[in-house]
Amino acid sequence: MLMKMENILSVAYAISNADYMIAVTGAGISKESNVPTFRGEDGLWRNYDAMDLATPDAFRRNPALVWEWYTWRQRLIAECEPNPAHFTLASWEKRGLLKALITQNVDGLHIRAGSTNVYEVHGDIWALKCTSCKYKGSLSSPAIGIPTCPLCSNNLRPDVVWFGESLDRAALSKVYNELEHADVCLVIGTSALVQPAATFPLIVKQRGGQLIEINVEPTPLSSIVDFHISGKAGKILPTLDSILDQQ
Ligand code: BJW
Ligand code: ZN
Repeated sequence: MLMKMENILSVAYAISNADYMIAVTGAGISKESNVPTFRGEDGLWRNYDAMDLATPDAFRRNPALVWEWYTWRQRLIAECEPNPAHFTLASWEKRGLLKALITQNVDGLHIRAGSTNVYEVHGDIWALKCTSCKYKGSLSSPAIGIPTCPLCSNNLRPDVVWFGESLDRAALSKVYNELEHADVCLVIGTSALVQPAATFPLIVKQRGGQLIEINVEPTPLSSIVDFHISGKAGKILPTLDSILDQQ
């Protein structure tokens, strides 16, 4: 774990003095739960082409292939448990330290850890929507084949946000409201490459808030954040929590 002591103490101080702290999380926070990330060394996009799997066109061209990939990920996620990073954020919400959690992850692990004010801006891997009518549903176990709509018999798809698709407008407006209120924003385990989520921390910064980044690698945000803590979220967050307890 690479952390300068004065850095981590300053971060703990910023957290305990925040009026309205929020967190923006990405795939890296679930890495220690064994959910694969997208980019980087063993990221999903190393072995799979995003354009074949995570676009509406890809689904139109080959729904069976897209579903095969999502079923594989659903099986994997079903075996995963939240890790100490998820649990620390949930406990901070309960203590009133963390007001909102904005995640790009579709694995549901924040909610399973006990966080409640969670915005899953890229959707939920267990949620379904019809490609033709307004039907929405959810799966309680990994899909088998291509699920079809109980109302119109057309193909159902995972209710996640693919490249080229807009994020849910109502949810996004609540997210922007949270960003407007935040004076401290934790940015955890995201490569900060995918829009519009990559811009969320910048909104907080532009309004004078502080950014605290926790990541194993530098990102495009690292040069503008107030604090960059280099290390695994599952180690750094509990360490910060134990410092808060001593304050
Ligand atoms: C650790 C760690 C540990 C590891 N502890 N850290 C050109 C320029 C600008 C924008 C665009 C452009 N062309 C197209 C766009 C728009 C596009 C976009 O941003 N593309 C860029 C990639 C170029 N965005 C969109 O299309 C979005 N919609 C949109 O913009 O609508 C308006 C619009 C419409 C039409 C045209 C143009 C605009 C939608 C984006 C949807 C993203 N969907 C995915 C997959 C679907 C969900 C799923 O199946 O899971 O969402 S892609 C994938 O990336 C997934 C993630 O949520 C998302 C972000 O990834 P994340 O979370 O940052 O993960 P990684 O893997 O990238 O990074 C992990 C990080 O963790 C790394 O930094 C590690 O170092 C770190 N880490 N272990 C701490 N233990
Ligand atoms: Zn339908």
